[in-house]
Amino acid sequence: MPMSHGHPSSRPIATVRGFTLIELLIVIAILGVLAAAFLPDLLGAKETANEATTLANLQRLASGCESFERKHGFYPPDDFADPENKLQLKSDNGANTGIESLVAFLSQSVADGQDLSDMAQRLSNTDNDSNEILLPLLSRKDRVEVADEWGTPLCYFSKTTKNLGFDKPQQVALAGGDGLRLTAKALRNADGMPLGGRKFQLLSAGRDQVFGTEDDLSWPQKGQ
Ligand SMILES: [Ca+2]
Ligand SMILES: [Ca+2]
Ligand SMILES: [Ca+2]
Repeated sequence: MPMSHGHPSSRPIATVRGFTLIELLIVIAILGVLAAAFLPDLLGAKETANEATTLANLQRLASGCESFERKHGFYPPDDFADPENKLQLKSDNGANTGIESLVAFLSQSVADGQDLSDMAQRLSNTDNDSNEILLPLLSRKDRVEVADEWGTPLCYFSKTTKNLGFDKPQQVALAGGDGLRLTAKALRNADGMPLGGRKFQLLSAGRDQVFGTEDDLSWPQKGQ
């Protein structure tokens, strides 16, 4: 038996000794620096993507408004009152009225509207109301809204409407807010005229989920 009494365990001990406290602290510090460097980028990228998707959805609703106008000669009303008296829906509960009215008018036919059925995850009904008829393109009876990527229902102001229109603030019911409502006013240019005043305005509360702040998104976009 050669040299069985040597130091057979000294090498294994050396290889499993693990990290010293100093080494661990250095690793933790490096991870901390990396996280601090990249986390804001990741969060920022997500917010940028949310903004882009919301703007694309505003654009999509806007093109629905334009095809509606080409057929009817007016933009969809924001208060369910159809100037042609074709679409007869009961008046609203006062929350999310503009965007609900827009969804109802656009969801009648593809030719003069917009099929929103593929946006299921952005269709909400935060105020739990319903229409008395099925909306043909959506096959739904609840009075749905389109929400932005942060879950706040959009606002829609229309020149067509006499009851609401640009001059009257609208109430927006928050998801899971137990009846909590935000007030949304139409955005205005520096000259005091509402954005889109000759047509319509679509408005998102933006990432802070509050209307009337800098991050609000709109159609037409600010400065246009
Ligand atoms: Ca409503
Ligand atoms: Ca609703
Ligand atoms: Ca905002």
